[in-house]
Amino acid sequence: MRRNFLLPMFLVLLLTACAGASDQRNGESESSETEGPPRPNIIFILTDDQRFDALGYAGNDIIHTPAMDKLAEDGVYFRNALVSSPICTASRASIFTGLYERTHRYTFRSDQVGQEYMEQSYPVLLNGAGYYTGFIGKFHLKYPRVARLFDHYEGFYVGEEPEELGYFDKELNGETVHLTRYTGQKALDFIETVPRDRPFALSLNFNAPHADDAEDLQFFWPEETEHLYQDIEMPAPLLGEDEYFNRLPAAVREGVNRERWYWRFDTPEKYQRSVKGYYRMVSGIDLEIAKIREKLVETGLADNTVIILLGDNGFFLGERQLAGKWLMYDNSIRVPLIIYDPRAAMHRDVDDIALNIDVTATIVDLAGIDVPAGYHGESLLPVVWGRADSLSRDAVLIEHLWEIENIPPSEGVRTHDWKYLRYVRDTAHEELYDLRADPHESRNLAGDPGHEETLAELRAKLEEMIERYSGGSHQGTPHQDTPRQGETYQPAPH
Ligand SMILES: [Ca+2]
Repeated sequence: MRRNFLLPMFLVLLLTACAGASDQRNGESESSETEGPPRPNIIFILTDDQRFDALGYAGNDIIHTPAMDKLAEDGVYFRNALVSSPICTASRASIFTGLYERTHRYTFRSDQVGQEYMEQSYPVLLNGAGYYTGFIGKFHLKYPRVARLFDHYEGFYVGEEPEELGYFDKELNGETVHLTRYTGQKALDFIETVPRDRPFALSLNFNAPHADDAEDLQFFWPEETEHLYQDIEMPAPLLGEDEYFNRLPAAVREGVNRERWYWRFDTPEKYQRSVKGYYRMVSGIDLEIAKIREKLVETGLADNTVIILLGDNGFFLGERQLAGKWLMYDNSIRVPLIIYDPRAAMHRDVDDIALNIDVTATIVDLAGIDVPAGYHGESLLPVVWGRADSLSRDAVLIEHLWEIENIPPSEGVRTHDWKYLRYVRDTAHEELYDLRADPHESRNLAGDPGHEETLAELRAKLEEMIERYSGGSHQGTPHQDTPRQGETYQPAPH
């Protein structure tokens, strides 16, 4: 379906002709709310730790995600969507601000996300342009003015601190429900009651399928998905053999990725329960997405409401005998991304790399606001609308810069066909992968004499991007961190 260009162009021409607007993408024809076609409502669904292939449409024939698959079939599916930083907090800071972590320097347990960056965040821009803005779910940034970012705000999330939740700590109508059900219901209530005199933008941040790290069993799913995967044996992870683990640098082999592998995957029983649990949690979100789409039809809003689905980072399900994320492998950085714009009424699969920070620019663009020059991502709307066949850049920066003892920070460059990565504390450890021939990143070509040129080229590209994106004005990130209470950051006994 990729590059199906002529038909979408025809549809776009027809639509814009009907609307009497030559280019509503840049908002030039929409300087006031009384002119031009109505601006769309936007529902931006962010899932937590959903990796790219935890989605039926991505080719996973085990996971049950019919509503997400339908969304992909109705809209535009980005098969090479990546996050610039594979950790909840830094990725979310990037998604709000449109900036690489290298610039905003905000990650887990940083002091506060920089006010100067939040001033150009998409909720602020949309609010200023007359949108009614809502937020439901896991916000996860330290930002004291959060309630002022949105017209409607209800934040909550699963965590280990006393004030944080488990998955069964919320009630609806006096009954305890899974947090995914609760989150979905809040979205349905929002859609029902949102003011109709202006467009709305709802950020809906599900906490699932993130593990509950305070609990031994880690994965908790809604009762409605308990029946799924019961009689299935989950296939063993790719690259699960010892040799792939042994090739990793000591800092990874002895770090949190390994510790959590013991929590989740180190026996066949644990592996089966954890992967099924993770899938059931994704399937739980899927049920809510189905209800949201029904509600949009019921309320008459479906034809003018754009739905975006994005994962905030990938997830290891035992590959390389690891768990968690944080590293530069595709398991960690590759996520689902679907953009369904009912006005475009077209489907396509896009192969170009799309980034989490492109979604920021896309949301702003959808609202008819000029994308700020300072944003690092680019709007995906030209591709979604069939006005462009591809995005203008190929190489993207990938990085995890949190300075914590047992997760080695790393950085790299990803292009459509290649990946270069290295560890910040030991830049001599380099890895190079030819993703066309080796999509699972099993053969490191960094020491291969036949690939010296590519290695040098990508290394230079990384240096250039580091230079370009360093030096943000906010340097509030504590340089060194200590383990949280209850976390030893040491591998559990074998
Ligand atoms: Ca996450």
